[in-house]
Amino acid sequence: MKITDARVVVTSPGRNYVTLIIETEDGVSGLGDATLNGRELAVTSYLRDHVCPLLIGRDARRITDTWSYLYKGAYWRRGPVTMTAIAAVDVALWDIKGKAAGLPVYQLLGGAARDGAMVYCHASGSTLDELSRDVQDHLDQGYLAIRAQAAIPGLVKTYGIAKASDKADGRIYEPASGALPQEDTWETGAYLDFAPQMMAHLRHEFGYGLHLLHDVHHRLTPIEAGRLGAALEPYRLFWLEDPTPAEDQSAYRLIRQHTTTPIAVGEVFNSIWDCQQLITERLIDYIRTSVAHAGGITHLQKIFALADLYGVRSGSHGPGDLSPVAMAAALHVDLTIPNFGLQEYMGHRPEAAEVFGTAYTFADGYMHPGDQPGLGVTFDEQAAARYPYEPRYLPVNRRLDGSVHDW
Ligand code: CS2
Ligand code: MG
Repeated sequence: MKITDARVVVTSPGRNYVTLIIETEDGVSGLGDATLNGRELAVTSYLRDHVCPLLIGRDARRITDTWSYLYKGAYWRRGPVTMTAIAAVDVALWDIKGKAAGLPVYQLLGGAARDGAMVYCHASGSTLDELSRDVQDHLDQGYLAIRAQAAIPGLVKTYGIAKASDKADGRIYEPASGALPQEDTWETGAYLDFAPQMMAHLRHEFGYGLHLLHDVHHRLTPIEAGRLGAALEPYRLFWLEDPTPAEDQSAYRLIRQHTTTPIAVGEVFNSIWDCQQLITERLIDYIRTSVAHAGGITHLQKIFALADLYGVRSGSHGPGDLSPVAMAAALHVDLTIPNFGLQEYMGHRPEAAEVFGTAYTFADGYMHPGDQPGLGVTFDEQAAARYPYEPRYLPVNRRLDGSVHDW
């Protein structure tokens, strides 16, 4: 089953998505998501200029061999651009294998280990009352797990607060837009005081019958994170995400010494080496690597298998800045692994549905990838052409003294 064509389409139905399309000699084609938010064209060039030409003539059935060929063959290993490009190829080849076999990808990965994957959504508010209304809206939609973020009093902007216009269609937070990054502000002291109040408020309003999560988005020092985790213990979070920038894996030893609040890390990781220490030293509870940024289905399975040995569960990243192709691929993996924890689901803007057709479903807090052969996602190239690429960046964060902080 020779590969006859591999091409990349950049489209912006509500936000930018980079899609790899691989075609084979017998007419079966596959889709991969190559979106790297704010750096989309780097992956596009990596694929177009350096990977697609190598794929022509290769046997589409040899997924592991192609993975190793691209990873080891580049000599320059890892990194978000390389690993997103390899992921797109890998996911497209799994899509092809499923379609050729007439089976949904999850059947090729060992079959369903559960009936559905529990997902969490995002709720936010510029006040605690607004946050409560958003939480209630999502409970009404059937969500069992909710990530809560609220504006920090005294700061002009806070991470994770959806615009009212985005909330209109449910669950979408769009971080940034425009030719230059927007600038946010940060003050650790105000945040550390406020975050426990926010969770106390939500437990008071909604009780303990829902799973609550919170994303710190890499902003604390290890000792600050330990203090926050301890302060949040009475509110029994499902997880506290990215308390410190996790390229310093050893920082988590200090956090662990101070709190039993479960920790989730890894959406910015791109390989098993980024989380090896976190997993083998049991420094985290959930690993958040995504199928789009951590080398595709083939590599994500390895990460989750390592995690399983150490009692760490999956918590795949599933933001609106990954395309429905990645969302579907994540759900196929979620359904099959023994140590599934929780899947993020932010959804996509309505325009995205003109470009991507999906077979996955949501009911009563759980998602299922559907039973179409392959991933169950279609891509309409004509519709994609109606939404040309728009330069967009993630925000930059500054402390009140003007210095750049982690966003
Ligand atoms: C966030 C993301 O979903 C999350 O947990 O951290 O929305 C993240 O900010 C974006 O994916 C960055 O592109
Ligand atoms: Mg996050």
